[in-house]
Amino acid sequence: MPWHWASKDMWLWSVLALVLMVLASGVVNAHATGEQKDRAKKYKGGGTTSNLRNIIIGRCYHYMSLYPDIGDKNCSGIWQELVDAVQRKDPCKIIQEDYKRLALVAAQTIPCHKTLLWSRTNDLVHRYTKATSAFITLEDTFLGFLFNGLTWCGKPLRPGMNFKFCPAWNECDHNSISSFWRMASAAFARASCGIVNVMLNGSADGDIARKESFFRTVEIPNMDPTRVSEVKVWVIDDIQGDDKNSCNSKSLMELKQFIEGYKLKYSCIDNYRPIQALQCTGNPDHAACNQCH
Ligand code: ZNA
Repeated sequence: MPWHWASKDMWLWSVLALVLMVLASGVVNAHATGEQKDRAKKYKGGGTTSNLRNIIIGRCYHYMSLYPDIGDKNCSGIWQELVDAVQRKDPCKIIQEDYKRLALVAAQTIPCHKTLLWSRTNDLVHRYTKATSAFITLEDTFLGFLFNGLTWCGKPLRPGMNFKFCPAWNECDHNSISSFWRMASAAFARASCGIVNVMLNGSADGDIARKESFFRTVEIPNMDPTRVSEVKVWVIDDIQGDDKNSCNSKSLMELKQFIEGYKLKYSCIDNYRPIQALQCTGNPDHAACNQCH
């Protein structure tokens, strides 16, 4: 074989090897950047709640045993809908639409006059609904009961949940948690009929209902004025706290205008007695708790 042929062959082989090496390193690199992207995103919030699947499926069976009227729900199917809503997606780009199927499988009818919404009264409102079955908050509905207090988010390029980091509530507008609650609150408001009650905090600073609250931005706009006969606001002061707002405050007048703007009837009550009675169980010596007062 003439020497220049052999060297031509060798030259071809080296070029081929080089091309292959470049291609292979490209593939490895692309993969690494994918992994790094997933690993690099360190959101400010805690990761997905440990044992999330077992907690949700357990709560699902628990709810069916407490409220058999809900019918037979497919608990592992509900878990799968949650996974499908968030996995392989950027946890800051989750919208209400992503939870559409979850909302469908967890749908429930709410009896008229039973809805109790709340803003800045999380603890008190749930102590109340635990003590009486007169009202239902979102957290007493199937969807709210399943997911209350839990955290979850997926990873952009991989299946499953991110157990290390999830976006904090305010870290991005369309995060997996706030979009879920936006969807659930909207569905609850849409399903409500008759008198809808709202427990607000008369001792909290600022507006009686914050401009960016879910109550204003999601719940009021999603009520159907042909089915909701009245929105009844309960202004509750901390029994030991200040009376910063009452039904006749400027902030309540503004809220009245806001609610009426959605063609909904408004009414207001200060320190609704059954709630005050509940507050009195922890403060029996307070003046407001004295029957002869
Ligand atoms: N169960 C929930 O975690 C939850 C329920 C979350 C968001 C909304 N909801 C509905 S909407 C609830 O059933 C009430 O009817 C409505 C209350 O929402 P709101 O009017 O925005 O009132 P709020 O007291 O300011 O917020 C309600 C809840 O939202 C809080 O208890 C938190 O769980 C969460 N939240 C709101 N803002 C933040 C936040 N969590 C962390 N950081 C925040 N800045």
